[in-house]
Amino acid sequence: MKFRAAVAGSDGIRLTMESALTARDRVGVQDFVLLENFTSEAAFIENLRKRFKENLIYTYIGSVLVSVNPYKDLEIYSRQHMERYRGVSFYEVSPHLYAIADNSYRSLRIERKDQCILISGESGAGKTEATKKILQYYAVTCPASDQVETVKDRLLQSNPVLEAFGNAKTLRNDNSSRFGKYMDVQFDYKGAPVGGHILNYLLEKSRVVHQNHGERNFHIFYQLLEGGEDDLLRRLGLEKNPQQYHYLVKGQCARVSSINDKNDWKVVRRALSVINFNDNEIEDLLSIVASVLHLGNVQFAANEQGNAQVTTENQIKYLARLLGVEGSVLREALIHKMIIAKGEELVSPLNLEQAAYARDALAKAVYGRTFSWLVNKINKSLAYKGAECPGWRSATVLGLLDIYGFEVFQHNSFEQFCINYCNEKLQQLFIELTLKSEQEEYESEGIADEECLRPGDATDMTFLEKLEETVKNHPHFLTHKLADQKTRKSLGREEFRLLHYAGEVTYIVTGFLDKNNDLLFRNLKETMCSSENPIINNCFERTELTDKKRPETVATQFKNSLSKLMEILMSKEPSYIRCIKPNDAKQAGRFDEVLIRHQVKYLGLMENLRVRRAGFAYRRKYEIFLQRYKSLCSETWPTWEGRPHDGVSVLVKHLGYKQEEYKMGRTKIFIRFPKTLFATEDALEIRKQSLATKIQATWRGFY
Ligand code: AOV
Ligand code: MG
Repeated sequence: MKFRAAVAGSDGIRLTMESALTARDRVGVQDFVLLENFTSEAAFIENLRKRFKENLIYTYIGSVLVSVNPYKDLEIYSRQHMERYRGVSFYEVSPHLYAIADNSYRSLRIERKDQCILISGESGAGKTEATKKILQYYAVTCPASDQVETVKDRLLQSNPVLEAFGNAKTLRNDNSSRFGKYMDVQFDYKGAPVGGHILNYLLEKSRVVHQNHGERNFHIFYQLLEGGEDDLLRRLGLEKNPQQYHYLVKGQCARVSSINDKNDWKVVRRALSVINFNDNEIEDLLSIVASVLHLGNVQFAANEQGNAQVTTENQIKYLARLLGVEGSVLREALIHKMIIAKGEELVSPLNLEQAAYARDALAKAVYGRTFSWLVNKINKSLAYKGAECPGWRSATVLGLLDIYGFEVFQHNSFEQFCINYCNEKLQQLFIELTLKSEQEEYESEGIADEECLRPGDATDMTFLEKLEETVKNHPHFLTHKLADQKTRKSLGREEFRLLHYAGEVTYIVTGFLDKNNDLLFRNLKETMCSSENPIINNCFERTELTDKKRPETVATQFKNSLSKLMEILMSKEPSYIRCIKPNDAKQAGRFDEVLIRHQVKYLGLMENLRVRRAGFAYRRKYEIFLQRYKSLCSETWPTWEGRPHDGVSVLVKHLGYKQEEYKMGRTKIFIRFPKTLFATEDALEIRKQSLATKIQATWRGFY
């Protein structure tokens, strides 16, 4: 079957062997395992190219799906396409996300084992799009009842909301995820989605107050300004023009041709209603969004003593109203620092730089915490209600992982460090689970870099020195001091370089410590604790003020949350989608070979293929194998009455399989060489054709 499907495409047109070969020349093979020259990287890439040119963006390596971002809308995601993949075995239709989705779903149903689909690839490769398409597939194809329809809706509608608040335009991707997301979909015993739960990972908060050239702040700000009704904007004290807001002008690109903020606003507004936000909550939420913009416009001037004074009283007025705090309290909190020493409160004035720092820290904290609140709120609306009833049957779970992809910019800071670390972790997991036999090659690749980011460092430079001291012997770590004469020129004194699995990245340590400590002055915290905006009030708890323990640093929290994530993923049966970005210009039809070869390399796709070919290339459940080939043996045809295991035994002996060619497992037959299966497929084909000829002859005789 595999052979035929490989050349016949999804429409199931049966081609003769001859035309099949021409088709293969044109569109390549749909499973890299079928490549004749399977060890050749050039052949691998040629196959990808052929398929890409024909808009065939999906190809398998065994059960791993390789996807190349087409950067254009293809007609392959319609309801009919979904139906085509429903309940159909992997090998019978052309490669697709839906096949992976359906396969996981069926394993979940039949084996009742929790599943997860891991989607990886660098920034802009298509992970988020893939995640959304899979969710849509389940929403359309899974059974549902009335109550369940709302769950499906909510699962789908959580996306535009999270994207509005957590995605932004970067140089790599116009809709780049700036947080990591793991979403569980819960299914009941009937296979209907009944609930969901989202875990979010480290939002890139620094974007709230600063964007690099050519990048934007989070979508929601522009959506609100573009789409918000006049009445609403008036209440929030906002003007339509993004140029008015300091936090929106840093990147100098408020408008992006591929983004329609006005339209997206409508989508987000609708989505908020679906996920159970009432009008008050929406108003509270948007008040916070607006307050961040007002905060950005708070200005300071120095008095004679050099102490910061607020010069923009208007902003304070709006902020006080939107955040539900006392204006004078907020004003004083923005220009003073309070510390507690020996049980006494000491208040000291801030200079200009410190005040600007405090203001930005507040904006980041308010936005970041609101984002977490949002995820929580969505989780409440997704929660499986059945779980509250006594005696409910536990749901099985299918998890979708969509993280921020590996990224390299001209300047890479703490954010890229965390994002790339996260990708490194996921790659390690992939290797562990799929390339076990090749593991030696990869061992010691991962650098325990995060170890060095501990509290207590005095400055960015002492952090760098400590880092140097700890990992100086690691072959994948380099600094100005450690580099040889030649390389040294390319490294600044405040930089360090890591060789990640996906390439070299030079990080600049300036600001690392600050971002890692994520400090918010105490009096600003206190002010927020007194907020009458219910969301803010919920986000800032008074216990934080009395807690004596030093808070964990951002890197430590992130590291711990990722370890937990790895445990979650390991406890489930994984499927993989490996996304490839075809060019850096976000353009359709452009296949940049150098870029693609690099990704094929670091994603470990060649190793992946080798392992598939070296081990048992095919594994099929006895029932499925027997069903397909039983017509080839008179003892199993038309029906085999005994155990499928025994039927397959009889069948393969009859077909002349040699001992070394296959193994009988507990539930599956394992076939070592593709050629064995090809021969069986050919036999089936011949039988069908001769049958067809016989039938034709009979008909001819009839007339
Ligand atoms: P990412 O999630 O992998 O990057 P996205 O899923 O956001 O990447 O894809 C980037 C863009 O590529 C999308 O906005 C679409 O324009 C286009 N695209 C991706 N997949 C498809 C597809 N199957 N069909 C058509 N267009 C597609 V990042 O979040 O930056 O790591 O961090
Ligand atoms: Mg994404």
